[in-house]
Amino acid sequence: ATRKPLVVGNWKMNLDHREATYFVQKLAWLLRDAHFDYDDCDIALLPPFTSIRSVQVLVDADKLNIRYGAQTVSVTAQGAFTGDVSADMLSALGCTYVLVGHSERRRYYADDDALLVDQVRAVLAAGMTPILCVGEGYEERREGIELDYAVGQVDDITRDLSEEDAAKLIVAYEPVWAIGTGLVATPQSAQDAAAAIRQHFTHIYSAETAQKIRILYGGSVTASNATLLMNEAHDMDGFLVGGASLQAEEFASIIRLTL
Ligand code: G2H
Repeated sequence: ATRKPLVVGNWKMNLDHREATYFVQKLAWLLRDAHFDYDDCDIALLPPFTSIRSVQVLVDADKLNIRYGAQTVSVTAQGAFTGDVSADMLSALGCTYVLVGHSERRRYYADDDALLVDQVRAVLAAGMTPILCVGEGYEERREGIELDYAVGQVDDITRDLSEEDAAKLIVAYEPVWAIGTGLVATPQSAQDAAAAIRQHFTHIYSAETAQKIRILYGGSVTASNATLLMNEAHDMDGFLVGGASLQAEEFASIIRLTL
């Protein structure tokens, strides 16, 4: 494919700033040891807010070709919003990516479509790349409407985006029933979802733009299932990894398998 693969580690609420430092040192060492060519695959880490600076310091000091970002973001620029972190603050830390609409945010914090639309705007305005998460639950899958559901979620959030902004998006297809459960989508169903999402973009934007957008798979990705998913799901351009991104060894293996 013309799209460069991308492997993103979503640490969720794990790894404090010291553990983050240790992780990045180890990951860099493992990849160096394996003669990993950073031109083959983009790598990104999404630590909790308090660990981002630790990642930045190491990435800068060792000139590592590793990107990083955040798991959510405020939709406001600054001011009296207790507990929030703005997109500009993240971009000032050198963040490249921000997750938008992870199912855990939708579920535990009731992040709704209106908020997600504003988050996408805020992330783009700050010069970063939104990684928009979509994916059906068990019910939709049982009813056989999973593709319409996932594509519908993409449409809900991206409907008003200009073509130029849409070209900057990354979409992560994460079937909710596969998240943290050890259940993985089959390569065929990951491919079907990625193809349906790309097809949707083809209808709305030019084929060229649709071909540019990277689509990741997420949901119980491990070093044991990454190869099969990557080889058989051609519209998929990499992974959003949760649990298996917390150990540098396993995350390094997934990266090396994602070519
Ligand atoms: C889905 C995924 C990463 P896990 O949430 O976003 O987590 O790989 O643990 O299923």
